[in-house]
Amino acid sequence: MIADTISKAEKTGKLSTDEIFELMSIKGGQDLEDLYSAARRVRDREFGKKIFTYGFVYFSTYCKNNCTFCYYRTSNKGIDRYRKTKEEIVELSASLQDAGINLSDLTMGEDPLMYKDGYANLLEIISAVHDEVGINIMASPGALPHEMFSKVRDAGADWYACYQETYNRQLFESLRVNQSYDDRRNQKTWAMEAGLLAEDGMMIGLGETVRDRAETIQEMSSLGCGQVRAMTFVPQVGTPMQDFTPYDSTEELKAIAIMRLLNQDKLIPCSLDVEGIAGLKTRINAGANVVTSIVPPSQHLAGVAQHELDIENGNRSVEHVFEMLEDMGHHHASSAEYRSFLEAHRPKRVA
Ligand code: SAM
Ligand code: MD0
Ligand code: SF4
Repeated sequence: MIADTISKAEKTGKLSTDEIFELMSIKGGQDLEDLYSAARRVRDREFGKKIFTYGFVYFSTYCKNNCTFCYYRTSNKGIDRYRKTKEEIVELSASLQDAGINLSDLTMGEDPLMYKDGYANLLEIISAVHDEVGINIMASPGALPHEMFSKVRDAGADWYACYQETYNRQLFESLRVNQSYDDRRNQKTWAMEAGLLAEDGMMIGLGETVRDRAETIQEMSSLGCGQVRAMTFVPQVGTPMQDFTPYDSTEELKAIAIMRLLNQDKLIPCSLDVEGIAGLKTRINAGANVVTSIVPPSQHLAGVAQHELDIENGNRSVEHVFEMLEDMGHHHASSAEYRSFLEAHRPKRVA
């Protein structure tokens, strides 16, 4: 019975892959409502009504890779790309901090200019934001060599984000062309050994089966990451997957709720990068507890999956998001509240 599986997950925080599959196969109706309400109960028990908030600073959209799903893949010629200076990145992070945002997510494509000379530019940017601003930092720079993780931690990053997208090896290899599945999986472990919190993530609607989704949720939930996410794939013009039929958000919402039941005291994003601000409420109601991809307008900044949606009209701005959270009976967490989460969950450094 589905109700028994939900109740087992709520009580124990554990499910077999078959049971995850059972929940990912829910079609709708009361079962789905029960799944979401169990996820909300677990979240509220662990975190109360506070929701964490992350600003998104996509500081270089140049990339040497050719992921088939991504707008910024190297073969997508003639698109508008940009690279922010260190000063601009510091400035943007400072304005996020002043506005009450908990973290600056410093994200880039695998930009050779950032990687040259032992990743000097990347490390300098992280240090500058850490030393001059003091906001918490997530680094999302793509796959790194093993020895880089302690340097990223020393530069001042709290988090390292790197999404496997799927734990189906074959599918991974067809999406992340010429990238190593094992190397990308190891990134998360190496980061945690260096004392960084790690984030893993899955995408939905890439051609995976329901079984693949269940296995991916199981793998992500057993790796020990402090944050796990699911995002629906948004087809991108100029890419090999441009004609894929987009999914609605149902599968993502189910994944968020199941991840919540299996990762009770962890962070699970509601990304504004899939449906814009229209997607906030449903994701929070499925058990998410951090709003990501808040992007200030008028700064010539892009999202990843939705590079324009709701940015210039201010709907992904801090004020708008805070207001929506209040309307839903939640409130954005203070930086002290966020830091106490980090201190409780930061992995012990062994490397
Ligand atoms: N370049 C780094 C990397 O690949 O790890 C960091 C940035 S990358 C653009 C961040 C994530 O965005 C990807 O891992 C993927 O999960 C997500 N993403 C990229 N394109 C997307 C799309 N079209 N729809 C939904 N999510 C997407
Ligand atoms: C987001 N667009 O938060 C961002 C991105 C990278 N660490 C995160 C996928 O949804
Ligand atoms: Fe580059 Fe990341 Fe896009 Fe892949 S997902 S093409 S690594 S920016």
